Amino acid sequence: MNNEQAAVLKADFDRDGFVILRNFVPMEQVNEICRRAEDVTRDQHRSDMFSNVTKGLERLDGYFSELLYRGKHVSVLETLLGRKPEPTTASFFTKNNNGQEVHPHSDALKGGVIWIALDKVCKENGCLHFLKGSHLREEEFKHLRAHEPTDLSDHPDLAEAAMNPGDIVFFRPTTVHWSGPNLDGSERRGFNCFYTGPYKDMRKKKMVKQMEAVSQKA
Ligand SMILES: O=C(O)CCC(=O)C(=O)O
Ligand SMILES: [Fe+2]
Repeated sequence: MNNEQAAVLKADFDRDGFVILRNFVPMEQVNEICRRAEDVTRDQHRSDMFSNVTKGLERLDGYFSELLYRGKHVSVLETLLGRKPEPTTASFFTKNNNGQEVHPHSDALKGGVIWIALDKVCKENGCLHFLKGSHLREEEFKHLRAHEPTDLSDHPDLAEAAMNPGDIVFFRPTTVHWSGPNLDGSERRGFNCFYTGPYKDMRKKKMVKQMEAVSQKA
């Protein structure tokens, strides 16, 4: 990416709170992420509301820690944020049935997030949706929770993030986002890396971490 392209991308990111780059991850890597994520989650038998979300992949397979710390998205995220992202966790999001909705929410107050499509994701199988510019209106949306339904389907700022395998979306954790039910039952998997900080003082950092533990339920 040259300087001019980076400047355009950053302007879009600053305005909308997210930006999608097409064909960012080669198919061999998409396949490897899928294979390894399926491997480490195979024996999980969870029945909680977010049983389709597995955080902490970096602790289960060094391949994911390498991606979280040194994936090629890290330098792009650094350009977009204007500072070094602080790696927090890598996650696998699947959605096999129409009960697995993630309702509108923000992830945290600071940092940046990436989400890589591992399958074709569209409205029918529950792709991500964003509210454009919502990162600039934190107060208005701070009450939203991933486990509580909020209907924003008619919101004028809604953007549907239909993506193909290998496409990546970069977003601010304060940009409101959600994913609907999987209505057509096709495979809908995504890989996410979450980066935090920086927070000025340690007390605030601790407080924010506690908040994130709650709001990061999805
Ligand atoms: O993949 C999903 O359904 C939700 C993703 C999400 O909330 C996130 O990446 O922060
Ligand atoms: Fe989220």
